[in-house]
Amino acid sequence: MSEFEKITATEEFDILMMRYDSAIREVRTKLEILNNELSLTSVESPISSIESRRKKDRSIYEKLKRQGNEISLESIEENLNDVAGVRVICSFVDDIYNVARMLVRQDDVTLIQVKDYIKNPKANGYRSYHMIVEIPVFFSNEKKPMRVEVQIRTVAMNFWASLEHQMKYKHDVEKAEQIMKELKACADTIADTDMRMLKIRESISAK
Ligand code: 0O2
Repeated sequence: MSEFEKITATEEFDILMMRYDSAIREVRTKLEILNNELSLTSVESPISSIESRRKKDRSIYEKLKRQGNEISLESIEENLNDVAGVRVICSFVDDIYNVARMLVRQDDVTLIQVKDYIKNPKANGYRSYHMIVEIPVFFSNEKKPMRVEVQIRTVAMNFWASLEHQMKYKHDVEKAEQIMKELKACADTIADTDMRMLKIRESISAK
């Protein structure tokens, strides 16, 4: 049994993972409540869908190793901010910033980090708004602050990221360089289209 397999076989590991699952549910509920409320006052809902996932055991191990960090429960909590992940898909770019602002202004939400890959896209064309937030989760005997990575992006950015993500796992793709170039071009077209769609929406709703 490897060092990490021994950790994952413990009850403490199950408890920690249950806490991350609970944190995901808390953040999802906050987002769903915001969306329900905003849907009453606007033509369409700002959030088109919400996805969530807890990082797989193997990915937790690989990330700790990659970072050169200790393999332990304490190290998972200290060094990994994305064990709990929530992805919010919005129709329009301005909804991304509105949803982000409304979430972090809640007084039990602490903003730990922001990475705005919309204003500063990655070299490959990746765009998305990332936040690490910390929220208190209440259990039978204690209150635990838990970290959750929230990624907010448009439907179009998500479409692009899903396809690009496949490149990460396929190492034998023919003409990989050409595909990366093509993906970058698509990312720029998508960003342009997202902005044009936003302007059209503004024109339609202007009185
Ligand atoms: P998965 O399967 O989605 O969990 P790191 O996590 O160390 O790679 P960092 O700085 O901690 O990087 O986080 P960052 O840059 O905010 O982004 C992490 C997550 O954002 C990734 O998680 C992806 O979900 C997404 N992401 C970031 N860059 C790209 C990209 O170029 N293409 C795509 N498709 N997604 C990206 P994971 O852990 O890689 O994967």
